[in-house]
Amino acid sequence: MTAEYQVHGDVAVITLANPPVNGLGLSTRQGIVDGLDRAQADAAVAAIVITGAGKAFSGGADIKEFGTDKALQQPNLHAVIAAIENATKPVVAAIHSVCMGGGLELALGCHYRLAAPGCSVALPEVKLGILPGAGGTQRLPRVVGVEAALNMIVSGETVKSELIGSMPGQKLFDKMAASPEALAAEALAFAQSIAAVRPLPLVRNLPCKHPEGDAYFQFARNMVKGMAKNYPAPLKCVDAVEAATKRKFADGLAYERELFINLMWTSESRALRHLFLAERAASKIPDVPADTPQRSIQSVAVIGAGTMGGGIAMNFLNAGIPVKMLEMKQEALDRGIATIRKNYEAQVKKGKLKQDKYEQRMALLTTTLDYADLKDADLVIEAVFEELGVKEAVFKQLDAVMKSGAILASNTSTLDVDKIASFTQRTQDVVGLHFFSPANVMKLLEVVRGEKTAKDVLATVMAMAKKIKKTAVVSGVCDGFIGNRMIEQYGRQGGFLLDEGCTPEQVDKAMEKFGMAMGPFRMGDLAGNDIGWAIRKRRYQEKPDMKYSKTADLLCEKGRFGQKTGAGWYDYLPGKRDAIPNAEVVKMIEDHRAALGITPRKISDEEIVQRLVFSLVNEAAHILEEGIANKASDIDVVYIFGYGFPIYRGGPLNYANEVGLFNVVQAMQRFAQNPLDDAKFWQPAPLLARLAAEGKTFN
Ligand code: T1G
Repeated sequence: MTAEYQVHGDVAVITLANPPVNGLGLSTRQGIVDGLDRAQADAAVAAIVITGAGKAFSGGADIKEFGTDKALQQPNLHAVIAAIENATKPVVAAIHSVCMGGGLELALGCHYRLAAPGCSVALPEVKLGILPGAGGTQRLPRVVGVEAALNMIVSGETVKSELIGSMPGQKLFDKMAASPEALAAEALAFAQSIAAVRPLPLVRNLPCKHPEGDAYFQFARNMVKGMAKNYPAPLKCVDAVEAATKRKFADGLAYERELFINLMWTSESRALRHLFLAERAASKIPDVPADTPQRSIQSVAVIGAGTMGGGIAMNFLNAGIPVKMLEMKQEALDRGIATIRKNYEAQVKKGKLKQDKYEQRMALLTTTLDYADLKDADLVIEAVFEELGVKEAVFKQLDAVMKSGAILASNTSTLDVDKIASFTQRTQDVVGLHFFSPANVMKLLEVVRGEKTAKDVLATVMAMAKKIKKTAVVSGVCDGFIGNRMIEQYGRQGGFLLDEGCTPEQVDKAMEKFGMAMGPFRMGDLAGNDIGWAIRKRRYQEKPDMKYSKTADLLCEKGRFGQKTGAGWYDYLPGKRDAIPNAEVVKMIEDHRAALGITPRKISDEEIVQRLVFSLVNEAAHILEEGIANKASDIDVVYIFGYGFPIYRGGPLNYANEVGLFNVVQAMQRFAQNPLDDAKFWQPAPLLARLAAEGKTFN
């Protein structure tokens, strides 16, 4: 059982013990009910305390059980809470650290609640695309008031226990413990003090009203509608809380249950639950045990004070880790420092960063022109010009000066990390850390594992990624790793669509309607069309039979690199990011079509979306087959956190699962018939073909 039972004097204590966060899985739920039965059958027991072992009271329902029959097996959470409410002896919740979701609902079913300060309290279900499904929407308003409850439920945000405990009139906590350490003893004493009190208080019997009633909920709906656009759950949260003020408790509970079950089956909730687990699973590397010893990272060196180097440095300064930046010339260093200052000052101006914090961070930053000054750094990250010769010179220098055991990382976005490692005598200490621009903002970090990269280096950089608040995904060595390798096929399809009859604006609008943060052409203008141009020039040498549309080259030959040149696929007013369609570019595409003898055709948004997204899916299947990515969910994480794929679609592979792999392969076979497309590319990757034929998904 993952719930322990002990008796202290005349108080029975049931301790949830289902690490890591006492998720209310079936065995835990059964353990609570068994404990209640034992306590009620024992005449020597006068009161009952429920608490959690380890780092949580309870993190809620066991998300890993969702979608399995365990989640539905009795006793379900409703039954457990009913057993508590109907107990013949008082049940006291002793809450600490984390009390979330079903964990808070469990506590709300208890007759009394004690909380230690510093406990994170939340009903975060809305972040999983659902809503509290075990009475939270009906009980929380009864103890903290309708408005505070609705705010917590619609936002899913965490509130500290001491803040709630200090709210006038709150009835969530009967008593605040002096400290987390004092909670257990205080809970026992409290339980003894109320052991004989009858009737046993029930939250469900408390009144629940809002003075303005309809007007308030109409206002709440208008507010929520704006921020919830692609997600159905927030508005249902309003419905559920409104029901608490209008219906008898039992009816409100039944209504909440109905809303909960309906939301559980939405694709948005499946996507959010998939990503919750995917993001956490990404930090696990199959052949690197979780207890692999890590190297200590107390100081970092960054080579290159350009846009990437500066952004990378900021991540470590933000985490309180000293950084020493090296450049070849003083003016480059001065420029780099000035950019970092400008970024921080902008945050201070917006009130997002306190002045003293800004100064603390800048105090951690030092600079040098001399490699010898870097020798004591535990980790060095090079962010120099993306050319192998330049990387070779840098890594030869680093190999000569860095202390033994230092980790040597390259921020390369496409070059071969094994080749880079070969420039040193310590290939086991070399790893790729591919930050995404802007490096101090984008959450994604591709950790590129070289052939020889040591396991403790991987364990160290994955833990370091968490420390600097990055979502790290391990990639093997190939051209473009995971993200850029897939985006190359996506970009190729975008070019073919232009040749066949689309305008850049039509393609972008279709993809943005699908949910992408930015369509491929606006994204090219942001990143710089010259980057893709350089890669294609390499491709034309390496893979002469790989088909490309020439339109992007024609654009670059006009110097239209995008926002940085004020013009790309679109025009941009100085200092503005709004993409303004340009008639000349459209004409250039039309003339190019005519020169190829192509008669333009009308292409539907659906075809645009399928060709672009399925090109990602097919390339991803190859990446999985080659072992470049460890698991499908890692690839979804890359696309959500690095390429603006819509969260409510869960990533390209989750989306393919939702469409059905059989349908994806069918569509690809149609695309292969198009003489202007690349039939060879649309041959389904063997893994995709097999999964589709077997009616399986990528999971
Ligand atoms: N179920 C199962 N596993 C969970 C879990 C949960 N609820 N919460 C966390 N974990 C795992 C997580 O996968 C990871 O596992 C480990 O714990 C550490 O998580 C009826 C239906 C609790 C604040 O949404 O917000 O109740 O990777 O890295 O930063 O109304 O986890 O180690 O194998 O995030 O210290 C509602 C979600 C569920 C809370 C801890 N509850 N969790 O943060 O650690 S739905 C939630 C969190 C529900 C009822 C409904 C955070 C945390 P692994 P971590 P952390």
